[in-house]
Amino acid sequence: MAGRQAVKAYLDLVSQACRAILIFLKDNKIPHTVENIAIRKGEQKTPEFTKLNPMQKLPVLVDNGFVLTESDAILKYLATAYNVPDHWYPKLPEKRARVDEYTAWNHANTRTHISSVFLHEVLLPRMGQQTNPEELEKALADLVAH
Ligand SMILES: N[C@@H](CCC(=O)N[C@@H](CS)C(=O)NCC(=O)O)C(=O)O
Repeated sequence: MAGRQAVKAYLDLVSQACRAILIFLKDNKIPHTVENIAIRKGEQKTPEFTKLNPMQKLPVLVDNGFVLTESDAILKYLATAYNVPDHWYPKLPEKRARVDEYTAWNHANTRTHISSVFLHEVLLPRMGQQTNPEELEKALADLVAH
């Protein structure tokens, strides 16, 4: 967009929330730069990053000095502030409400359960820790139920 600096996204692609931001930026060709913050190294807890997000969480977006956290808010901000195709976040109130309905559900349900599956199936084994098969089974059952 003319006269507008590229947005800056602070991300760690191990995070689903961060991947969603990057996919959205790329898919919509929104000019951006990425600052990689490694959660495994605790880089989200540095004093510098804490100034940006006192909650010490990723993702964070900075757009012309405007700092925004929470992936859901970031995606909806980008869809509103940039000229993205209407299907992403429709202007018609009823259609928009359907998107909000799903993202609210996703945040408290699907995302929570899939994070748990990812933890038990991928992250713990990669970190050399044993997965508890019962916990994995429960996480998978919760995911299917929600
Ligand atoms: N509700 C937040 C979740 C933020 C969050 O929990 N981010 C995780 C990565 S998915 C994080 O930064 N974890 C690092 C930590 O807790 O120290 C969003 O959707 O942006």
